[in-house]
Amino acid sequence: MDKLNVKKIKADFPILNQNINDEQIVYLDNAATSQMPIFVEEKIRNFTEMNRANVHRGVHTLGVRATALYEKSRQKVADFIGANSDKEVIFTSGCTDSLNLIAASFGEENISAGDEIVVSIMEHHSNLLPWQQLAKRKGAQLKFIEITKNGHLDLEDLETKISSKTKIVALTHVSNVLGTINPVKKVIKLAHEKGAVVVIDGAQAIGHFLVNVNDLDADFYAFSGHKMFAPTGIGVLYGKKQLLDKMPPYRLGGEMIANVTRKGASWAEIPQKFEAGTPNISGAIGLAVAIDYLNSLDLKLIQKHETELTAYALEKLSKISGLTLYGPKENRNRTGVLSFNLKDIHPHDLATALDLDGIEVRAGHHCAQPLMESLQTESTVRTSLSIYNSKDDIDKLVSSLQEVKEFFSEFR
Ligand code: C6P
Repeated sequence: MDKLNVKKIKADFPILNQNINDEQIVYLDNAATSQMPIFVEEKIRNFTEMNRANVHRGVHTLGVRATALYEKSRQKVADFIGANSDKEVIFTSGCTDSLNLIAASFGEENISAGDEIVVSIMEHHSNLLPWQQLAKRKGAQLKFIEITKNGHLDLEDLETKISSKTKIVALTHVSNVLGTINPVKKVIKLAHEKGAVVVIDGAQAIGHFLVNVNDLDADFYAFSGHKMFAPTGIGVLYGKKQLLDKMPPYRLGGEMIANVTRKGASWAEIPQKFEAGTPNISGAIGLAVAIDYLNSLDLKLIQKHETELTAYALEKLSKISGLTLYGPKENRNRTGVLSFNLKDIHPHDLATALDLDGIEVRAGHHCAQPLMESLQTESTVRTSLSIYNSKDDIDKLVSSLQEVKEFFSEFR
């Protein structure tokens, strides 16, 4: 097979078999949260019914089974992202948690007054605020790489912003507003030449194309499970072993210690050092099943499918007069995240009207307010594509947009 079987895939997602407002659902909010295939739910139910126990604690059978499943999931993630070792995979509650961990642990130890932290203007607040606040605390400077008119990272600007003063570069792999795929491998190389450490926010990349942290030479790579067909409340922080080993723990409590006395404590090895308290065991198991599912579909085919669909959507949307598309207009170095506005219609009104036709999209600032300011808008409507979307979905979106446009024009 050299193509995804979308009909078959759709059948794996029971939630897609329903009507919303008497219309067959068209789910186009995958950048916020993707849906979960039935197999993930089944595996979690099996864990709950047969193997549920805490991990790394009990010597009893259920405890051993739960620990084995949890650690097998870690290995699965490590293989999926090309990490050298499963020890470099830390389970977190999500991408936001992963990014906060790096800022609070690595950042707190390594940033001093006068240092510079470089982010891009297209960062999600989760990859901006931890750095902004760290810079404030330390008297460091936060610098922004701007974007070009077409929504790509401005590489000339980037060269002026990353210097020998730069200690950390924090960059999103894919913009959650523009869909732009950033040339992270190139940026990492450049940042490394200047001696900086690079944090990549992979929330919108993982599950859409192959990511190999080793090939990228990323120092840290963060992502969430719920955007890649896994449950909410589970995420990953990948970090290079030599960096993680030196970092202080982020949270203190059970299971992250080597020894505790009245006077002090020593810390466990990675990854346990960063996993204080009872982790999201069923979430990690669900994440591993989601990875099996992605592998069974083949990420190359997933990328091909989404790229073709994006080309189709770009072409159709460009024909709607009064529609402003934000981000790359050509189908190169971009994913199927498409943000736009229709002239004289508030994005929230538009999203509500689309919902009446069963089309689920997001409207708002998408947790990227500095980017909104740079785009000179307060908010946009955003559609975001996934493996179960088809050209039919785009056709329905486009015809609904035309109808909404006509409806609103009657009041002018
Ligand atoms: N973006 C969106 O609708 P969490 O919420 O921790 O799972 O992921 C945070 C996050 C970090 N980086 C990027 C690039 C993201 O897109 C997100 C989540 C969602 O765009 C919810 S705001």
